[in-house]
Amino acid sequence: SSLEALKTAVSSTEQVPWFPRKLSDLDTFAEKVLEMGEELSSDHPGAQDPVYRQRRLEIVQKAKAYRTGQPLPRIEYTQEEKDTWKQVYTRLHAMYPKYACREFLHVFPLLEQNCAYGPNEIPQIEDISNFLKDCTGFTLRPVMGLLTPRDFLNSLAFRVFHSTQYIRHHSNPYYTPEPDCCHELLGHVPLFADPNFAELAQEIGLASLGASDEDIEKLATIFWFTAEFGLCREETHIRAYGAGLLSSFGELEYALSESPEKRSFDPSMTALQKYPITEYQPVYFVADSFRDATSKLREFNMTMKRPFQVRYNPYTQAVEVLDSK
Ligand code: HBI
Ligand code: FE
Repeated sequence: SSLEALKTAVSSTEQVPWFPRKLSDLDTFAEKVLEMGEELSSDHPGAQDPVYRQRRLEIVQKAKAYRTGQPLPRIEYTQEEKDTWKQVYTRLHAMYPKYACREFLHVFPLLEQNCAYGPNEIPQIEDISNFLKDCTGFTLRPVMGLLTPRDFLNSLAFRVFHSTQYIRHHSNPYYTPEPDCCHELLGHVPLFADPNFAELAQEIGLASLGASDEDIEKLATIFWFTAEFGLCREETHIRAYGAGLLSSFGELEYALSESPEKRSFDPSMTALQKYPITEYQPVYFVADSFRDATSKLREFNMTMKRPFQVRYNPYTQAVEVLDSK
């Protein structure tokens, strides 16, 4: 009966978690950070340093206040912050030719030319965002710290990446327990300029809109083993494209050594893999290419139960919901 149909419709809409439909809906994430944000956990290397904590506060308050359409906050970095950047940059930059995937190596010089990438200055996310927009339509938004996996993944559907702007504590330049600008700008940014990687990232994002908690966990795991710790095949060798690797000189070398296990990227298997977050990964997944990974992911996404499909409309920068699968 139509009453039954209505009840079914009501109960199934109740089960669908809220998700952003238009770009400015992402503003609702600005004050919803999981941890860190304005407070540092007690084991953070900067937790006992009041000057560092004050500086973090200054930077994250700009992220908290940012709204869609505004220019991205510019940070005037201190000499101490620039010194930390220089150490990280110099050490990683020397490793890229041997370990980074070809897409990363193609983009990096363009970031040097267009966004002032280099050892002496920390690049500004406004400049990077404008550059990425021209390459793939990706843009950056400032963020206070870790978002929920759902919010973080949802933004990728809009080709938006949330980027922190603070830097790790100077006492330990090669270690950070959380994302910082070294991780975002050296690890993530170059790949978002690649059209095929951008498509892969957006595909994860689109699948996450209104997904069940269980499916969000699977998609977060897929994000982990691709965008964070992904490896890819190139002719006779394996290279890294994951940001967690490209921003960590220790794990970058380890991941491409004989030690860890390497399996082919297969979304249905990869989505179920357990992983440690504070140690090197015991297993990595190798993609044949970003396009191949994207097409496998599309197939996998069809198996997820969601009573509607979504499509991103780049003209309106809005998500269209198409009912029934
Ligand atoms: N939030 N700001 C931020 N940056 C991340 O990389 C991030 C996040 N929240 C969740 C998250 N990553 C992981 O759960 C991903 O696997 C989704
Ligand atoms: Fe990351």
